[in-house]
Amino acid sequence: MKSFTKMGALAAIVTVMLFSAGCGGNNGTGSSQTNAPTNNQSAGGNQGGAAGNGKVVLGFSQVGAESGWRTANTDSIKESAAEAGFELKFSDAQQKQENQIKAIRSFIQQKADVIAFSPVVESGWDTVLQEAKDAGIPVILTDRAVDSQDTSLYETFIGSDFVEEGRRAGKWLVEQFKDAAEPVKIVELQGTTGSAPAIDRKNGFEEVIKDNANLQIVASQTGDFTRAKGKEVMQSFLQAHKDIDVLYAHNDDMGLGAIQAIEAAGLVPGKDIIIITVDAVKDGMTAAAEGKINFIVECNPLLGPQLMQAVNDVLAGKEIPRRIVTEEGTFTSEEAKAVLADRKY
Ligand code: GYE
Repeated sequence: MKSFTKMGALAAIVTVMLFSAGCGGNNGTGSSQTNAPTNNQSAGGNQGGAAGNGKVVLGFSQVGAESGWRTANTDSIKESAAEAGFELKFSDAQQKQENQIKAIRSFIQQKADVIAFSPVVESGWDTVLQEAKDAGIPVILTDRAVDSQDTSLYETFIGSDFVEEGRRAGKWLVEQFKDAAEPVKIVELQGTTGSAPAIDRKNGFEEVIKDNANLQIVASQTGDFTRAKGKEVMQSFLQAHKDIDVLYAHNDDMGLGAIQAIEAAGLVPGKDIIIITVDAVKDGMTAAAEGKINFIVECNPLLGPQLMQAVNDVLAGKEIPRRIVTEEGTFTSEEAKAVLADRKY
């Protein structure tokens, strides 16, 4: 299918799903929380002890600096930790699990009061999390989940519902092509292999499009959430597949890299190839406002305030929900344009 009669008009329409974290200046509706017993190991424990200056010591292992989303997330965590008066020990894992495991072990050795991290992939955390538990140091997951069966290994998981994000991307696409008479060829740029957002965004999307036989994913490959990889993989997609109709990229950065490849191939992003991404960081929103990205599902990176609140609650021995999901709103095209200038990330 190569004619987008409706698409010309739709190219300019950008609807953005806004995660309202209930914090950080977002005009949000707060966070939804599922209550379950907490696994508070450190109430009355070593709070403030490790810093030697009475400050709470928070060890944070970050995934890396792979995307605009990640940079905004790091800034949020650093700013919120400073505002909370915590001593933050921050470690960048450069997208490598082994570096995160090393960082967590070093936080244990330094007797951090709380350890938080955003796990690059879902699997393989049980041993190091057990070590933290044995040392009596509570662990909080932010942004990405782990697949550990023993959920007592961490206090809570604060972050987005990535399956729902994938569904939102799929629902929009189904709506656009509901009257299509011919097959619609979709290519997919997946996030980091084995990461929660890559797994879930793929599953949510597939779940929604599977009932529409015309919607066909003809190629799907990882672009590791980076612009450079997104561009490289899109180039190979364009060489291997004629008449690609749709690109679904698991984040803005890969979509932005792919746009470069699409333009270099003499095609018009947003028209010749319909583009859907996830995140809604400033560069993605700009491309959307220009009509190069047709639809963005937003994922809010401003998790810092919620994390610091959870740290305080855990250390105070309060019950905290086992899962804290940030809620979402939507923007029409006009609203998206209106917020672009004030977009902080
Ligand atoms: O979508 C992507 C980043 O884990 C939600 O990681 C995060 C994802 C985000 O690299 O841009």
